[in-house]
Amino acid sequence: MPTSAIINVMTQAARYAGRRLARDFGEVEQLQVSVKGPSDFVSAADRRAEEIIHDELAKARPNYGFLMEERGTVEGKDPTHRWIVDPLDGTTNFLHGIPLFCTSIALERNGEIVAGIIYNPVSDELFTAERGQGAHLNEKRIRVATRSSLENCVIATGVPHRGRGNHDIFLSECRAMMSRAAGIRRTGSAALDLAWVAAGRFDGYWERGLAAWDIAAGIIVVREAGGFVSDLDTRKPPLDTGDIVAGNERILNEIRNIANSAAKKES
Ligand code: 2AM
Ligand code: CA
Repeated sequence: MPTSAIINVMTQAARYAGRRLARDFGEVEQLQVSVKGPSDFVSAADRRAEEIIHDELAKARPNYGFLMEERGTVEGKDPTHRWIVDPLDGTTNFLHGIPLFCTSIALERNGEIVAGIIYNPVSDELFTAERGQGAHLNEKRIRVATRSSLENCVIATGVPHRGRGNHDIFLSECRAMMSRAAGIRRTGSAALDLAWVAAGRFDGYWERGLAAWDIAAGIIVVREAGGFVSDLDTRKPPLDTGDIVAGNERILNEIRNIANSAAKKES
């Protein structure tokens, strides 16, 4: 299937930013020993990547608006289209020289996500999805895993950060999941977690307290891979609540039930 114009635009922006991020990532290790540490350098790398993506997307579609991690909301002349961009998801990994990070770009049309891409420049893995067209990894069709029993499943999650989220609820969810799943994984990048669910590497994923740019692209990639995505506790869109669960329909429901009863015990 030929790649559409919009996926090409998004891919080009992510690849340009990725080239820069990969180069900066190579320098992070040199900086680990400097007095100031690499965190200022990483913030600068993040901003540079965002600028590259902003400029590429604005050149291709001058009227579209933006929601970006660093800049926040940028209104466009066209109120029906908005890019949702995380230039560097997995910042802590990047800072520590762990090669698990990515760029995430989604396109929203009239409030609905219609296209998404997630690009890991280190592994050169490009996950793409467009509404109704399926999901692809480096142009090969991907599908969510079909395992139906949690005891055979590898489930990804995100650990709430210091000073954020409810740590007791997370620990309670994790304890319940540990006794049910084959294994639990934590990558540190919500966008990659969703991409890996779409590719069938993870059977499911849950995390609380995320921002729209962490998950916008991942949501359409999972859905186009035949998977399901929802809020953890309500029927509201996960893009609005930031509490997300993904997987095939059966595994999603299992994770949801486990998380709900664990959360109830803690509240
Ligand atoms: P980031 O790398 O762009 O910050 C990891 O569990 C996920 O949480 C990542 O997608 C990470 O995105 C996101 N995240 C949200 N808030 C964060 C914070 N305060 N510190 C670190 N990661 C955060
Ligand atoms: Ca992020």
